[in-house]
Amino acid sequence: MKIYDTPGFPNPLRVRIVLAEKGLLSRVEFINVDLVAAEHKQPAFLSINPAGTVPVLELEDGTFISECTAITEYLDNLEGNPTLTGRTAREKAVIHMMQKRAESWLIDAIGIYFHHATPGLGPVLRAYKRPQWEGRTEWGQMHREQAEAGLGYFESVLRGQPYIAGESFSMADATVLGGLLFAHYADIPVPVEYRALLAWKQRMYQRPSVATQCFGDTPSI
Ligand code: GTS
Repeated sequence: MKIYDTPGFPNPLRVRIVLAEKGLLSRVEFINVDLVAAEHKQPAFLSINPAGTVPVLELEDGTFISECTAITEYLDNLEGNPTLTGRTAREKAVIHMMQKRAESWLIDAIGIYFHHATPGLGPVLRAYKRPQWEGRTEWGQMHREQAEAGLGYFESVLRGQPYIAGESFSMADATVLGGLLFAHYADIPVPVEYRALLAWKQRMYQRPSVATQCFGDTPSI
């Protein structure tokens, strides 16, 4: 298998944590995609993922799978022992719901803020982000507010349970970890009074899958 991604970036981190959780890192060849140079917006990359985003998984038979959730489902079910996406109908539904919230209310919102209300990854990529649009900064700021509200939401969730989707680690935790990394890059602080979220983060760092991926090529968050 091949993973097209950019080490140290938030969405790639989600899948790298999953690979580490599943003990699959050694079965993957990583292909670096230069986001700063907008390599992911060029025809060659768009032919494997028309959304122009990383990560992308390439299977041995040439199938390309994009979207962290789809990649995670594939990896989690590869050996018939799903541990991150749920086993029962209820587990699957709750994990799906929480991970979607983690995307919409946190990591995706931060991405929109970062790329539209800040210099983002610089001038080359900016050219692909509607630079002439007058409303872009305001739109980006609205998503920063959404991300701050998202942090508050996950603080309230973690006051009542140990993991994002309940009693065990799941892909929803990986998504929130990616969100916190993006918050760090986008200069969106986690308020110090968010003790449950900060304690969860420290607990996550005790997990080998998270510690190796967050302290390897990824800065601490
Ligand atoms: N929903 C997608 C997924 O789950 O894979 C999101 C992927 C995504 O936005 N990836 C970012 C990207 O490719 C990488 S990261 O910076 O968020 O880690 N961004 C490229 C761009 O031009 O915005």
